[in-house]
This record gives sequence, structure tokens and C-alpha cells, in this order.
Amino acid sequence: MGGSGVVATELAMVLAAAGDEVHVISYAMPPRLELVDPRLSFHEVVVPHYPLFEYPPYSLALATKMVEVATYQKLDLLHVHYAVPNAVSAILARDIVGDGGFKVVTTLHGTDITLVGNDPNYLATTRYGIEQSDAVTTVSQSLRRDTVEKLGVTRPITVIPNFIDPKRYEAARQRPGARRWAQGDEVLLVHVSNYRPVKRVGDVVRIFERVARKMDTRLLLVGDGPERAHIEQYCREQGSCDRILFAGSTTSIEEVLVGADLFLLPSETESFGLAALEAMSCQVPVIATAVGGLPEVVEDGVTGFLRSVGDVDAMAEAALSLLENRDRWRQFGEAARRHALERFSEVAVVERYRELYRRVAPSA
Ligand code: GMT
Repeated sequence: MGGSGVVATELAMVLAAAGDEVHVISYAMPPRLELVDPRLSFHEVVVPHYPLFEYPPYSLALATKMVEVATYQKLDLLHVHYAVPNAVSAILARDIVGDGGFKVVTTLHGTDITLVGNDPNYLATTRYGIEQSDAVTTVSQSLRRDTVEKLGVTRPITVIPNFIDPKRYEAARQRPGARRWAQGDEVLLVHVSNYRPVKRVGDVVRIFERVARKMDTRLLLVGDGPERAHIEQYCREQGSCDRILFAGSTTSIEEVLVGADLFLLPSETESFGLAALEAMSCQVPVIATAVGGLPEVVEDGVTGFLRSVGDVDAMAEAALSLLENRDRWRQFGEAARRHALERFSEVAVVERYRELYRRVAPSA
């Protein structure tokens, strides 16, 4: 469901469209996966529930599914997204299949290192999954540094950033997009997240409140997750529910981004910030925190503004500096789109994954 699932799904679809045979393995059908190519198929990991097991062993069911698919579909490699449990299950599956089997490429996305990975309960297995993979990638330089510093990993790690499909965003530009949620010319701020504490959605609301004191403004919150109920309750208590709109989750992300005035991402930590890149592809400047990989995506003072975590006053001020100067706002939007297309276009980034696959599994 999260950014890692989006990246894995879109990569699978691009590879299949270009002629590779791709099998997607997951516990549920990824929302963005479209099975419209005979070279692309989906395998669900089913975890049997026996009264004997208080905790059904998902990681073993996953490894078993990997063995089955790899053996019968003759896979050359398994590209796993997220270290725990996926990389660890893949390594177990590789050992079970034995010599002449498949290679394991692991992509680290962020919370698997910054939150889960350095939790002592998972540290040793996270490190094992990384060290034993045949190749490892991270989605930003920042995440590579974190992996080395927090986990003490010494093996080579390749940085391959996340990507966007320019066609998808080009087509959306002709449609009303996020303006469907706005009335007239009012300012529309958008935030997309899984409402985990790391996203600091409370800060999104506080930035909105500061902007709304100066201009007629609406906030569109997209996604779902654990903190949503608290935010909804807060809006009810403040009587601001008519100005703060909860759209829920959508797979057509461009439909809630095109036409927005600003995208807000005041996260505590963010290894890349795929949602910010998607907003930039829609010509929407980003107001975010200067953490993790965000400075590698958003250029401070050019495609948006980056401020310290929790500094909602500074983020609101940065937002107003664009909203009160429409020429400047337009320049930022155009620079954001240009930057997204030039640096993070699907064709170039996916080719880097292909090169890595060829290096790891030359006979494929
Ligand atoms: O954003 C999330 O909390 C979901 C998480 C995930 O693993 O799916 O996202 C991480 O991976 C994304 C795709 O690479 C990145 O764009 C996000 O920045 C990263 N999230 C964090 O680091 C908090």
C-alpha cells in the first residue's frame, strides 16, 4: 500500500511491458497493479491459520511461495522491496532452491531502516537480509548513509531513486484534478499519506490553519491510516471540517494533485518522499521538512521550500511567500515539473535497475 509497494508495482509493470516475464508476490493485490499484460502475473501469499500457532508465520509462507514461483516459473532473480521480512524470506528461499537457483536484489525504502531496521527486535535479521542479498539498492543517498551508520552495513549499496511515468501526469493536466475539491479561486493545499505518526499530519493541519488566517484556503487530505481518526476528531472540535476534506485512499494520485496550489509534507523522516515527487510532476510546488532524502527530491528555494521538523510557522510563511506572489508560485511549479521529468523519469531509472539485474544475473 505504501510508497515501496507503488515503486515495486510500477517497476513490475514497466519491465513486463518491455518484454520481461514478471511475477509479483505479495500478501494482497497491490492497488496500482493492472494485470493487462500476459507477461505479468500475481501470486498471493496465503498464510494458513492453525490453532497451534499463536502467531501465523507469514515470513515462512512468503519464503515457501517464493520457492514455488521461482522453481516452477524458472526465475532468474527475485527483486524484494523492504528488508524485513521480504529480503530475509528471499534468502531463505534462495537457500532452499540451492545452487543454480535465483539471485536476490533488495531495495531498501526507508522505514525498513530508519524505524524498523534499527529496532533491536529486528536489527540482526535486517542486517542479515542486507548482507546476504546479491545486490542492494536504496532510494536515496541519505538512506544509503543511514543504512551504513545505523546498521553498520559494509557491503556496496547502489542508489537508484524512485521514478514517475511522465505520460500519466501529462494526461492528467487536461483534467480538473484537485480543483474538484475547491470552490472558485480558493487556495487548495494537499497532503497525501498513510497517516502514520512519522508523517506529522497534525503539522499539516497547523500549517493550513496559519495560511487560512491570511487567505481563503481549503486542505485536501488524501490517504488513510492510524492517525486519521484523531485528525478528524480535531477538525470536528475546531469546527473546521468544511475546510478540511478527507478524500481517503486513491490509486489515481494525479487526480488529487493536478491543480493543487501547494503540496505539504512535514514528515519527521522521509527517505525519499515519492508523494512529493508525484506532486512536482503535476507542477505543484512542495513545502516539506529538510530531512532524509527530501533535499535530493525538492530543491529548496527552487521547486519548493524545506524547513525544520515541527517548524510550522516557517512552513506556513514559506507557503504564503508563494501564494501571495503568483508569478513566483508559477515559476516554482514549472521548475518542479521540469526537475521531476529531467531527473526522475521512468525510462532512465528503470534502465538502471535493468543494468543491475544484468550484472547480478548475467545469464538472464
Ligand atoms: O511513506 C511511508 O511511510 C511508506 C514507506 C514504504 O515503505 O512504503 O515509504 C517509504 O518508501 C517510499 C518509496 O521509496 C519513500 O518515498 C518514502 O519516503 C519512505 N517513507 C519514509 O521514509 C517515512
